[in-house]
Amino acid sequence: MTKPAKTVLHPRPEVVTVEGTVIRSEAGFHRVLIPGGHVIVARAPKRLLLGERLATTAVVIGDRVKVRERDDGVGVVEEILPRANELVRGAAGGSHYLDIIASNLDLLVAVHSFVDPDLVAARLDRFILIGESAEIPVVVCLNKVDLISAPLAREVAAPYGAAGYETLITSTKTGEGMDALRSALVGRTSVLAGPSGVGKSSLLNSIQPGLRLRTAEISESTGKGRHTTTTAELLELDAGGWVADTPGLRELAIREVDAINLDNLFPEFRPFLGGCRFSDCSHLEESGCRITAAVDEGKIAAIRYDSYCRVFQQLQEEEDKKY
Ligand SMILES: Nc1nc2c(ncn2[C@@H]2O[C@H](COP(=O)(O)OP(=O)(O)O)[C@@H](O)[C@H]2O)c(=O)[nH]1
Ligand SMILES: [Mg+2]
Ligand SMILES: [Zn+2]
Repeated sequence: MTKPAKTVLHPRPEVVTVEGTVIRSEAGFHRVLIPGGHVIVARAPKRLLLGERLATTAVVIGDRVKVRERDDGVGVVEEILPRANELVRGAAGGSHYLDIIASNLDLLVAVHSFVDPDLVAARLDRFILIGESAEIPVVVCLNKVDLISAPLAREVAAPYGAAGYETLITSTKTGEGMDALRSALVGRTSVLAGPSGVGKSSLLNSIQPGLRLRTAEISESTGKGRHTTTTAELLELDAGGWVADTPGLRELAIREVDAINLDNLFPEFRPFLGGCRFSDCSHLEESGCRITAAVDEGKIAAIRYDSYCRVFQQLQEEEDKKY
Protein backbone atom coordinates (compact mmCIF):
# COMPACT_ATOMS: atom_id res chain seq x y z
CA MET A 1 0.00 0.00 0.00
CA THR A 2 1.42 3.30 -0.99
CA LYS A 3 -1.58 5.33 0.01
CA PRO A 4 -0.69 7.90 2.65
CA ALA A 5 -2.53 7.88 5.91
CA LYS A 6 -5.26 10.44 5.75
CA THR A 7 -7.51 11.68 8.43
CA VAL A 8 -10.83 12.94 7.32
CA LEU A 9 -11.70 16.13 9.15
CA HIS A 10 -15.25 16.63 10.16
CA PRO A 11 -16.43 20.01 11.36
CA ARG A 12 -18.74 18.76 14.15
CA PRO A 13 -19.28 16.62 16.14
CA GLU A 14 -15.76 15.84 17.32
CA VAL A 15 -16.37 12.12 17.56
CA VAL A 16 -17.54 10.24 14.50
CA THR A 17 -17.82 6.51 14.03
CA VAL A 18 -17.02 5.12 10.60
CA GLU A 19 -16.98 1.64 9.16
CA GLY A 20 -14.02 0.41 7.18
CA THR A 21 -11.73 -2.49 6.31
CA VAL A 22 -8.39 -3.20 7.95
CA ILE A 23 -5.75 -3.30 5.21
CA ARG A 24 -2.60 -3.26 7.26
CA SER A 25 -1.66 -4.12 10.83
CA GLU A 26 1.67 -3.38 12.34
CA ALA A 27 2.72 -3.15 15.97
CA GLY A 28 -0.77 -2.43 17.20
CA PHE A 29 -1.58 0.20 14.58
CA HIS A 30 -4.23 -0.66 12.04
CA ARG A 31 -4.79 1.09 8.78
CA VAL A 32 -8.47 1.18 8.02
CA LEU A 33 -9.76 1.94 4.56
CA ILE A 34 -12.99 3.89 4.80
CA PRO A 35 -15.49 4.92 2.14
CA GLY A 36 -14.08 7.55 -0.16
CA GLY A 37 -10.72 5.81 -0.31
CA HIS A 38 -9.33 7.44 2.81
CA VAL A 39 -7.17 5.54 5.23
CA ILE A 40 -7.25 6.22 8.94
CA VAL A 41 -4.87 4.81 11.51
CA ALA A 42 -6.48 3.24 14.53
CA ARG A 43 -5.47 1.50 17.71
CA ALA A 44 -7.52 -1.25 19.27
CA PRO A 45 -8.24 -1.99 22.93
CA LYS A 46 -7.28 -5.43 24.22
CA ARG A 47 -10.88 -6.53 24.41
CA LEU A 48 -13.49 -5.45 21.99
CA LEU A 49 -16.73 -6.56 20.49
CA LEU A 50 -16.69 -9.12 17.73
CA GLY A 51 -20.28 -9.02 16.63
CA GLU A 52 -22.29 -10.01 19.68
CA ARG A 53 -19.51 -11.41 21.81
CA LEU A 54 -16.76 -9.75 23.71
CA ALA A 55 -13.59 -11.15 22.24
CA THR A 56 -9.97 -11.01 23.21
CA THR A 57 -9.09 -11.54 19.59
CA ALA A 58 -6.77 -9.14 17.84
CA VAL A 59 -7.86 -7.04 14.90
CA VAL A 60 -6.60 -8.66 11.68
CA ILE A 61 -6.37 -7.66 8.04
CA GLY A 62 -9.65 -8.13 6.25
CA ASP A 63 -11.65 -7.21 9.34
CA ARG A 64 -14.61 -4.94 8.88
CA VAL A 65 -14.43 -2.59 11.83
CA LYS A 66 -16.18 0.37 13.37
CA VAL A 67 -13.70 3.08 14.18
CA ARG A 68 -14.25 6.10 16.36
CA GLU A 69 -12.27 9.02 15.06
CA ARG A 70 -10.75 11.29 17.62
CA ASP A 71 -9.69 14.87 17.38
CA ASP A 72 -6.01 14.00 17.46
CA GLY A 73 -6.38 11.99 14.27
CA VAL A 74 -5.79 8.54 15.72
CA GLY A 75 -8.86 6.33 15.64
CA VAL A 76 -10.01 3.71 18.07
CA VAL A 77 -11.45 0.41 16.89
CA GLU A 78 -14.75 -0.01 18.69
CA GLU A 79 -16.05 -3.16 17.16
CA ILE A 80 -15.12 -5.91 14.75
CA LEU A 81 -18.07 -6.86 12.60
CA PRO A 82 -18.83 -10.59 12.36
CA ARG A 83 -16.30 -12.37 10.17
CA ALA A 84 -17.30 -14.43 7.16
CA ASN A 85 -14.22 -16.59 7.70
CA GLU A 86 -10.86 -16.63 9.40
CA LEU A 87 -7.47 -17.83 8.23
CA VAL A 88 -5.58 -19.34 11.14
CA ARG A 89 -2.01 -20.19 11.89
CA GLY A 90 -1.49 -23.27 14.00
CA ALA A 91 0.86 -23.12 16.92
CA ALA A 92 3.57 -25.75 16.70
CA GLY A 93 3.71 -28.72 19.03
CA GLY A 94 0.09 -29.74 18.92
CA SER A 95 -1.01 -26.75 20.98
CA HIS A 96 -4.69 -25.96 20.94
CA TYR A 97 -4.05 -22.28 20.43
CA LEU A 98 -4.90 -20.86 17.02
CA ASP A 99 -3.71 -17.51 15.83
CA ILE A 100 -5.99 -15.66 13.42
CA ILE A 101 -4.03 -13.86 10.72
CA ALA A 102 -6.66 -12.63 8.24
CA SER A 103 -10.42 -12.61 7.82
CA ASN A 104 -13.16 -12.19 5.25
CA LEU A 105 -11.25 -13.77 2.38
CA ASP A 106 -13.11 -14.41 -0.87
CA LEU A 107 -10.59 -16.83 -2.29
CA LEU A 108 -7.69 -19.07 -1.37
CA VAL A 109 -5.46 -19.95 -4.30
CA ALA A 110 -3.71 -23.21 -3.43
CA VAL A 111 -0.46 -23.11 -5.39
CA HIS A 112 1.99 -25.89 -6.19
CA SER A 113 4.53 -26.42 -8.93
CA PHE A 114 4.39 -29.48 -11.20
CA VAL A 115 8.11 -29.95 -10.63
CA ASP A 116 10.93 -28.13 -8.83
CA PRO A 117 9.67 -28.81 -6.20
CA ASP A 118 7.83 -31.90 -7.43
CA LEU A 119 4.11 -31.97 -6.92
CA VAL A 120 3.21 -33.99 -3.87
CA ALA A 121 -0.57 -34.31 -3.86
CA ALA A 122 -0.79 -34.57 -0.09
CA ARG A 123 1.12 -31.31 0.28
CA LEU A 124 -1.10 -29.45 -2.17
CA ASP A 125 -4.20 -31.02 -0.66
CA ARG A 126 -3.25 -29.77 2.80
CA PHE A 127 -3.42 -26.21 1.51
CA ILE A 128 -6.72 -26.91 -0.22
CA LEU A 129 -8.03 -28.28 3.08
CA ILE A 130 -6.97 -25.10 4.88
CA GLY A 131 -9.34 -23.23 2.57
CA GLU A 132 -12.08 -25.85 2.87
CA SER A 133 -11.89 -25.95 6.67
CA ALA A 134 -12.08 -22.15 6.85
CA GLU A 135 -14.96 -22.12 4.36
CA ILE A 136 -12.97 -19.98 1.93
CA PRO A 137 -13.58 -20.79 -1.76
CA VAL A 138 -10.55 -22.53 -3.29
CA VAL A 139 -8.95 -22.30 -6.72
CA VAL A 140 -6.04 -24.64 -7.53
CA CYS A 141 -3.02 -23.23 -9.35
CA LEU A 142 -0.45 -25.63 -10.80
CA ASN A 143 2.64 -23.66 -11.80
CA LYS A 144 5.87 -24.17 -13.79
CA VAL A 145 4.05 -25.96 -16.63
CA ASP A 146 6.95 -24.87 -18.87
CA LEU A 147 8.99 -27.63 -17.23
CA ILE A 148 6.72 -30.52 -18.24
CA SER A 149 4.71 -31.65 -21.28
CA ALA A 150 1.18 -30.38 -21.84
CA PRO A 151 -0.43 -33.86 -21.80
CA LEU A 152 1.26 -34.70 -18.50
CA ALA A 153 0.11 -31.38 -17.04
CA ARG A 154 -3.49 -32.14 -18.00
CA GLU A 155 -3.25 -35.60 -16.48
CA VAL A 156 -1.86 -34.28 -13.19
CA ALA A 157 -4.47 -31.51 -13.03
CA ALA A 158 -7.42 -33.80 -13.81
CA PRO A 159 -8.22 -34.95 -10.25
CA TYR A 160 -8.63 -31.34 -9.11
CA GLY A 161 -10.97 -30.46 -11.92
CA ALA A 162 -12.89 -33.67 -11.23
CA ALA A 163 -13.16 -32.66 -7.57
CA GLY A 164 -14.86 -29.47 -8.73
CA TYR A 165 -12.03 -27.00 -8.34
CA GLU A 166 -11.28 -24.36 -10.93
CA THR A 167 -7.76 -25.48 -11.80
CA LEU A 168 -5.30 -23.06 -13.36
CA ILE A 169 -2.23 -24.28 -15.21
CA THR A 170 0.37 -21.53 -15.19
CA SER A 171 3.90 -20.54 -16.03
CA THR A 172 5.50 -17.26 -15.07
CA LYS A 173 8.14 -17.97 -17.73
CA THR A 174 5.77 -18.31 -20.71
CA GLY A 175 2.82 -16.34 -19.33
CA GLU A 176 0.48 -19.30 -19.73
CA GLY A 177 -2.53 -19.06 -17.47
CA MET A 178 -1.73 -15.56 -16.25
CA ASP A 179 -4.93 -14.05 -17.62
CA ALA A 180 -6.95 -16.75 -15.92
CA LEU A 181 -5.19 -16.15 -12.61
CA ARG A 182 -5.72 -12.41 -12.94
CA SER A 183 -9.42 -12.94 -13.62
CA ALA A 184 -9.68 -15.15 -10.54
CA LEU A 185 -8.18 -12.43 -8.34
CA VAL A 186 -9.95 -9.36 -9.74
CA GLY A 187 -12.46 -7.81 -7.41
CA ARG A 188 -11.76 -10.27 -4.62
CA THR A 189 -9.73 -10.40 -1.45
CA SER A 190 -7.46 -13.40 -1.92
CA VAL A 191 -4.56 -15.24 -0.49
CA LEU A 192 -2.03 -17.40 -2.32
CA ALA A 193 -1.06 -20.36 -0.19
CA GLY A 194 1.38 -23.13 -0.88
CA PRO A 195 4.83 -24.46 -0.01
CA SER A 196 7.80 -22.21 -0.52
CA GLY A 197 9.52 -22.28 -3.91
CA VAL A 198 6.42 -23.11 -5.95
CA GLY A 199 6.24 -19.61 -7.47
CA LYS A 200 3.72 -17.62 -5.43
CA SER A 201 5.74 -14.40 -5.43
CA SER A 202 6.62 -14.86 -9.09
CA LEU A 203 2.94 -15.30 -9.97
CA LEU A 204 1.96 -12.10 -8.21
CA ASN A 205 4.85 -10.22 -9.77
CA SER A 206 3.81 -11.47 -13.21
CA ILE A 207 0.30 -10.24 -12.62
CA GLN A 208 1.44 -6.92 -11.32
CA PRO A 209 5.11 -6.02 -11.52
CA GLY A 210 6.08 -3.91 -8.56
CA LEU A 211 3.43 -5.25 -6.22
CA ARG A 212 5.20 -4.93 -2.94
CA LEU A 213 5.65 -8.34 -1.43
CA ARG A 214 7.33 -9.50 1.66
CA THR A 215 9.82 -11.98 0.31
CA ALA A 216 11.80 -14.58 2.15
CA GLU A 217 14.95 -12.85 0.98
CA ILE A 218 14.19 -9.67 2.88
CA SER A 219 13.16 -11.17 6.17
CA GLU A 220 15.82 -13.84 6.23
CA SER A 221 18.87 -12.02 4.87
CA THR A 222 18.63 -8.80 6.85
CA GLY A 223 18.23 -10.84 9.99
CA LYS A 224 16.07 -8.07 11.38
CA GLY A 225 12.70 -9.60 10.78
CA ARG A 226 11.38 -7.08 13.27
CA HIS A 227 9.19 -5.30 10.81
CA THR A 228 8.46 -8.20 8.53
CA THR A 229 7.31 -10.56 11.25
CA THR A 230 4.68 -8.26 12.66
CA THR A 231 3.24 -6.63 9.55
CA ALA A 232 0.29 -8.13 7.78
CA GLU A 233 -1.04 -6.38 4.77
CA LEU A 234 -3.59 -6.45 1.99
CA LEU A 235 -1.94 -5.37 -1.25
CA GLU A 236 -4.12 -3.61 -3.77
CA LEU A 237 -4.19 -4.84 -7.35
CA ASP A 238 -4.41 -2.21 -10.09
CA ALA A 239 -7.03 -4.36 -11.79
CA GLY A 240 -9.11 -4.24 -8.60
CA GLY A 241 -8.94 -6.58 -5.66
CA TRP A 242 -6.64 -7.30 -2.78
CA VAL A 243 -4.07 -9.96 -2.02
CA ALA A 244 -3.13 -10.83 1.55
CA ASP A 245 0.53 -10.84 2.43
CA THR A 246 1.20 -12.04 5.92
CA PRO A 247 4.19 -13.60 7.64
CA GLY A 248 2.14 -16.49 9.01
CA LEU A 249 1.27 -18.09 5.71
CA ARG A 250 3.80 -20.88 5.99
CA GLU A 251 2.27 -22.27 9.14
CA LEU A 252 -1.35 -22.21 8.14
CA ALA A 253 -3.48 -24.72 9.92
CA ILE A 254 -6.37 -26.92 9.00
CA ARG A 255 -8.89 -25.51 11.32
CA GLU A 256 -10.56 -27.42 14.10
CA VAL A 257 -11.44 -30.42 11.99
CA ASP A 258 -11.95 -33.77 13.64
CA ALA A 259 -10.67 -36.69 11.61
CA ILE A 260 -14.18 -38.09 11.44
CA ASN A 261 -15.42 -34.94 9.66
CA LEU A 262 -12.53 -34.73 7.20
CA ASP A 263 -14.50 -36.50 4.47
CA ASN A 264 -16.76 -33.46 4.14
CA LEU A 265 -13.80 -31.30 3.10
CA PHE A 266 -13.29 -33.38 -0.06
CA PRO A 267 -16.03 -32.07 -2.38
CA GLU A 268 -15.89 -35.12 -4.64
CA PHE A 269 -16.62 -37.40 -1.66
CA ARG A 270 -19.84 -35.62 -0.77
CA PRO A 271 -22.17 -37.38 -3.24
CA PHE A 272 -21.17 -40.72 -1.69
CA LEU A 273 -21.25 -39.79 2.00
CA GLY A 274 -24.00 -41.56 3.86
CA GLY A 275 -23.70 -44.57 1.57
CA CYS A 276 -21.34 -46.55 3.80
CA ARG A 277 -22.53 -49.53 5.84
CA PHE A 278 -21.37 -47.91 9.08
CA SER A 279 -22.52 -44.38 9.77
CA ASP A 280 -19.21 -43.54 11.47
CA CYS A 281 -17.16 -45.09 8.65
CA SER A 282 -13.65 -43.66 8.46
CA HIS A 283 -13.38 -44.90 4.85
CA LEU A 284 -10.04 -46.49 5.61
CA GLU A 285 -10.60 -50.21 6.04
CA GLU A 286 -14.22 -50.79 6.88
CA SER A 287 -16.25 -53.18 4.79
CA GLY A 288 -19.20 -51.81 2.87
CA CYS A 289 -17.50 -48.43 2.37
CA ARG A 290 -19.05 -46.38 -0.43
CA ILE A 291 -16.00 -44.11 -0.69
CA THR A 292 -13.49 -46.89 -1.34
CA ALA A 293 -15.99 -48.38 -3.78
CA ALA A 294 -16.13 -45.05 -5.62
CA VAL A 295 -12.32 -45.05 -5.77
CA ASP A 296 -12.40 -48.56 -7.27
CA GLU A 297 -15.02 -47.44 -9.78
CA GLY A 298 -12.81 -44.51 -10.81
CA LYS A 299 -15.34 -41.95 -9.53
CA ILE A 300 -12.92 -40.58 -6.95
CA ALA A 301 -9.26 -40.07 -7.94
CA ALA A 302 -6.98 -42.48 -6.08
CA ILE A 303 -4.45 -39.74 -5.45
CA ARG A 304 -7.04 -37.63 -3.62
CA TYR A 305 -8.19 -40.63 -1.60
CA ASP A 306 -4.57 -41.27 -0.62
CA SER A 307 -4.35 -37.66 0.64
CA TYR A 308 -7.52 -38.21 2.61
CA CYS A 309 -6.02 -41.29 4.30
CA ARG A 310 -2.79 -39.48 5.14
CA VAL A 311 -4.45 -36.38 6.56
CA PHE A 312 -6.98 -38.54 8.44
CA GLN A 313 -4.14 -40.33 10.17
CA GLN A 314 -2.34 -37.05 10.92
CA LEU A 315 -5.47 -35.55 12.47
CA GLN A 316 -6.07 -38.69 14.48
CA GLU A 317 -2.52 -38.62 15.85
CA GLU A 318 -3.01 -34.98 16.84
CA GLU A 319 -6.29 -35.88 18.57
CA ASP A 320 -4.64 -38.76 20.42
CA LYS A 321 -2.03 -36.36 21.77
CA LYS A 322 -4.73 -34.15 23.21
CA TYR A 323 -6.40 -36.80 25.31
N1 LIG B 1 10.51 -22.74 -14.67
C1 LIG B 1 9.76 -21.95 -13.89
N2 LIG B 1 10.27 -21.43 -12.77
C2 LIG B 1 9.48 -20.63 -12.00
C3 LIG B 1 8.15 -20.34 -12.36
N3 LIG B 1 7.61 -19.55 -11.40
C4 LIG B 1 8.59 -19.34 -10.50
N4 LIG B 1 9.72 -19.98 -10.85
C5 LIG B 1 10.99 -20.01 -10.09
O1 LIG B 1 10.80 -20.73 -8.90
C6 LIG B 1 11.59 -20.18 -7.83
C7 LIG B 1 10.72 -19.88 -6.63
O2 LIG B 1 9.78 -18.86 -6.98
P1 LIG B 1 9.11 -17.92 -5.87
O3 LIG B 1 8.17 -17.02 -6.61
O4 LIG B 1 10.11 -17.27 -5.02
O5 LIG B 1 8.30 -18.99 -5.01
P2 LIG B 1 7.49 -18.78 -3.65
O6 LIG B 1 8.39 -19.24 -2.54
O7 LIG B 1 6.31 -19.67 -3.75
O8 LIG B 1 7.10 -17.36 -3.53
C8 LIG B 1 12.28 -18.96 -8.43
O9 LIG B 1 13.58 -19.31 -8.80
C9 LIG B 1 11.43 -18.63 -9.66
O10 LIG B 1 12.17 -18.00 -10.68
C10 LIG B 1 7.63 -20.92 -13.57
O11 LIG B 1 6.47 -20.74 -13.95
N5 LIG B 1 8.48 -21.71 -14.30
MG1 LIG C 1 7.51 -16.00 -2.04
ZN1 LIG D 1 -16.78 -45.33 4.16
